[in-house]
Amino acid sequence: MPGDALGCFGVLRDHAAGVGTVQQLLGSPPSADRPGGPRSAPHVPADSSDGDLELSAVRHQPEGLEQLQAQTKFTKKELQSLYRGFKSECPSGRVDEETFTLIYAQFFPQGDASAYAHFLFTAFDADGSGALCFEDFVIGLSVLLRGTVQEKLNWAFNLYDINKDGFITKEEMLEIMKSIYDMMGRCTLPALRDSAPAEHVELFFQKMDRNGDGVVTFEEFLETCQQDEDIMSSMQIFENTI
Ligand SMILES: [Ca+2]
Ligand SMILES: [Ca+2]
Ligand SMILES: [Ca+2]
Repeated sequence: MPGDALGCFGVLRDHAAGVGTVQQLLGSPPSADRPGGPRSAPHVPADSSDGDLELSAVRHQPEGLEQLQAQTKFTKKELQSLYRGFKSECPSGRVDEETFTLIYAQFFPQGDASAYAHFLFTAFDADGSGALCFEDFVIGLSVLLRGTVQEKLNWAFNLYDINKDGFITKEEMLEIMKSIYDMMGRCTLPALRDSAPAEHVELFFQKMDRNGDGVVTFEEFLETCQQDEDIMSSMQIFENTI
């Protein structure tokens, strides 16, 4: 995997910078300095009029571009640009979990991002094929970059709902929290690391499990997040970065 293969995966780095979503829900990030920070660089020249580029975009046009245009909030030109970036970084047209993890791990050199990358990969791999194709990638990006607040929260909920049964349990949240702490690595005080994820889970449930039945539904998640200004402002980070 080339070290600079971050181009069209830049949004993942943005997501990495914003991975605090969970911590922001709770007010206290385990790491004082999260890596990266929101990047400034948009990777898609939204309105390139370069003749050569356009020509190559036509040559490499993905199948079903029209359909993707309907399924996402990207314009045809943006989709062509995204596709060019995707193909240049992933000539095979598909990203398996191992490669995805390698890419994502580069954003967290100080920790072990593999567990969190697995959850993220699963969220992007909407059709469960075990690989991300351009369509998976672009549909996920569309939600993260251009989705409504509800769509973004739904995406996040789905990420945390590991077995996809519509409920977030404490066990699931503990796995997610542990993976985030692992990813933050040495930015987290070692002494805190053992008990902190469980404490975060308790705080998460105190806030989110409104009826106290031990699981968090999407309705509870949505309602709580929408009433929280910090979460709402964190959801804006990704807008218009493409
Ligand atoms: Ca897939
Ligand atoms: Ca579940
Ligand atoms: Ca509940």
